[in-house]
Amino acid sequence: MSRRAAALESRTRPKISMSRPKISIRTRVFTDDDDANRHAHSLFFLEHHELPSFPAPSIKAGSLPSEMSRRQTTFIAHASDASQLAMSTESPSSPTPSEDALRAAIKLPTRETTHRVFHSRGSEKQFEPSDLIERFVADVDEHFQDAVSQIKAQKCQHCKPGYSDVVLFQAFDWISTRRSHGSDKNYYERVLDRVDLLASYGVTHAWLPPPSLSVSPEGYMPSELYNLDASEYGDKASLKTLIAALKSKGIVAVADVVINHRCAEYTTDGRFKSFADEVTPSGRKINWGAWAIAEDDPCFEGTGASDSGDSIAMAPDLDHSNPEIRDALIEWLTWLRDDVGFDGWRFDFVQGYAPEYAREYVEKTVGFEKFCCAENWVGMKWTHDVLDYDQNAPRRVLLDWLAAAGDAAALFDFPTKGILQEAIRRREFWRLRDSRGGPPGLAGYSPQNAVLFVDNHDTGYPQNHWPFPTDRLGCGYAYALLHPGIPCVFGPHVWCADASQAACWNANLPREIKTLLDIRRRAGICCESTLTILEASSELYMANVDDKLIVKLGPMYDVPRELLPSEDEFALATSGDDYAVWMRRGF
Ligand SMILES: [Ca+2]
Repeated sequence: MSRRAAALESRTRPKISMSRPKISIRTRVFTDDDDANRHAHSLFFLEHHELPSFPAPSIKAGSLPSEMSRRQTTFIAHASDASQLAMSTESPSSPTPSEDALRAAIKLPTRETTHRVFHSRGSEKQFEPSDLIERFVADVDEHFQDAVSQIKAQKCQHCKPGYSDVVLFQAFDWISTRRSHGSDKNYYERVLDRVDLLASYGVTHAWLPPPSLSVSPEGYMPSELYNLDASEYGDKASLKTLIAALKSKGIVAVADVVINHRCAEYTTDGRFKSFADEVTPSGRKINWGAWAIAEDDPCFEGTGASDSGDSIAMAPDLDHSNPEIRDALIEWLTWLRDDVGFDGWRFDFVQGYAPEYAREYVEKTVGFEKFCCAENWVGMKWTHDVLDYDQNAPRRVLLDWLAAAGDAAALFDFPTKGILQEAIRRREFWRLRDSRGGPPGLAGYSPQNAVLFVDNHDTGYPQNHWPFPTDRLGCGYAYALLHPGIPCVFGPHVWCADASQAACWNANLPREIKTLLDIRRRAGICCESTLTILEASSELYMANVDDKLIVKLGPMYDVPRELLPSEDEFALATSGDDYAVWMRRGF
């Protein structure tokens, strides 16, 4: 923990022990001989550990029997729970807190409440102060549990089915295959060794690399779609074993689906436009020719229709408008689901074909209620080398895609990544609040369709096309994992990319990620959690998530007091370099 974080923690952490649930009650009974009813007024005040202060304790007091009113009694009760009260009586001469302090600390109970407790004993003579305390503790606890239940039940009822609890984990990076050269295990076998680790992080979906034989070792230039034995990541049997192991831990395997293009293995007329796979398992011919390739592909002289999306130069772009192509791809995806065990898709380069085709691929394979996501790496708006504040244009691109695809898949929130890393790198946290007062990326408009991530196999190590500041990954994850949206963790941030990686991030990063995911789970943060941005200035960002978490980013130490969460209501849950998180007590 940094010195700054430690100082912040000492300033915010309650001074009482939080090691175990504990209720401490001190009750003071005042005599009041002038009271015509000869009743004493009692004051109770509560120091509650683990019990939150919401709802405000309706501390019960009021009248006490006459025999009690003639004595001044102070007693203190400690309990590890409501049923284990132990009481001691102090002498009347014991110092007592000032009445002003007591009144400031509590809300006086009603006389009716105390009467009700008293009469429930059937006789004034049977009354004992512990009755009142026990009843009070039970009432507060019941009231508190009801309130917590209500808050928990309020959220996540409108997320898309299958999307609300997703914790996505990218289980590979750009050199996952190459490292296998130095191991006697292939990639799939090495991930198999880490299934328990993934489960311990609360991962629900593991994103695996493109499984087919590919011209490039990383899998993004697929050729023989059904050939899973010649992949650089391992063979089909290893893949199926891995997926089964994931499934046994409740983790869904998500395939990286590369279908904008397909590499041909044979030349026709001097061009690579004849494919090697001949038939599918059902006998469908897929030795496609030039007719399967978009006519406007600049390199491969296709004779199909015009490309319905963007084109890439390195491989033949498929003509998705052709029903035969789509049917073949749907059959392949169905085979990946039924024969191999995948149960969700991550669509690569989804801007390469029309959104309605992506929708069809989801609808006719895993269905809309299974988590799918897509890569639409949209460009950000820059002025020279400075990122513009307004990034509505790129997120509009993503929103338009979602509308056209009927929300058939979530999208990686590239705008949030770009804004977040500039905010952290340049200490410009004002970027994290858009002109409407909300989050500035896709998540600001459609959190249930926004996959929040800090890096992936392209942007981060070792390709580093657009890397997040490696010394602030914890801060980035404090945002990505604790904000409304679908959280995604990049595998190498948990298990490190390779042994030769000199700067293996912060050695604490895996622990930080695990802690943040645990906080997310305990607080029940989901894609539709409510976000209130409390502050977004140069060196400070603070947000309230669902009224359960307070997330603080930025180097500012002297946080304005009015922004700090109440110690009574929130406890510091974790902190790291330039971030701190408070959680409402009771979660
Ligand atoms: Ca295309």
